[in-house]
Amino acid sequence: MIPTITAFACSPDRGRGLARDMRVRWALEEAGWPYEVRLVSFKETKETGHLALHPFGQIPTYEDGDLVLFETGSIVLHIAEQTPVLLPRAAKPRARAITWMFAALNTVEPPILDYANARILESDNAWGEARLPLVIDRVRARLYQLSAHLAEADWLDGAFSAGDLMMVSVLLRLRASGLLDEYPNLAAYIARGESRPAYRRAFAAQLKVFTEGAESRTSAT
Ligand code: GTB
Repeated sequence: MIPTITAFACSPDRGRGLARDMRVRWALEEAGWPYEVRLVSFKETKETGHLALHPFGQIPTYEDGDLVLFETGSIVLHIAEQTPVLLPRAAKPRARAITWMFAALNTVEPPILDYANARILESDNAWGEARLPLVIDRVRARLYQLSAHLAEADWLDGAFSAGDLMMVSVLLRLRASGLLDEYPNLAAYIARGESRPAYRRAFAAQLKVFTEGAESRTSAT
């Protein structure tokens, strides 16, 4: 069966590849699997049909026959387990690659999300302004550590893996902040990820959703 994922019909990132379906699309492209996308509105994600797939009412979801998954970590791992492009076959390198997936999601992404929330949701408050430097320091601490680990290597642990796919996806959210420019090896690492043909195909596909949606929104007015 061809798997189906969900994505926003009108993504708040305006096709910049920052919504969570992008990392799943990228994994599917690396695996070379065809896939279908069901576009949903924000409202639909809170309705019964979608909640049956995703208890927290978010995108993306993943359906393949009677298998339904949510959470990008789980979805990408499921895909990666079936292709050596994303997970080495040997047990120890495979465990290390999975470790990096968890590190991306559990150690690096939380301060980045906290930063995004602080800038977008909390900046109108005096306490939000006061808190921002602390939040940025926490992001910088993780970037410093990650940069030290990566050093001159191309990828985090040997060959490119799902760990890199997840880490690059997480770091991209910081692009507009300028913080990545302080760590040239991380900026180059992200550029390596983005230059992968699978990344480019995934990016083009999600951008097309936004541009075609924008065209039809314009022609409807
Ligand atoms: N932990 C979940 C996962 O990894 O799958 C998180 C999924 C998630 O947050 N999905 C978002 C969602 O459905 C879509 S990507 N939110 C609705 C809700 O929680 O009610 C969100 C997104 C939008 C815009 C940017 N951006 O512009 O940078 C980044 C991410």
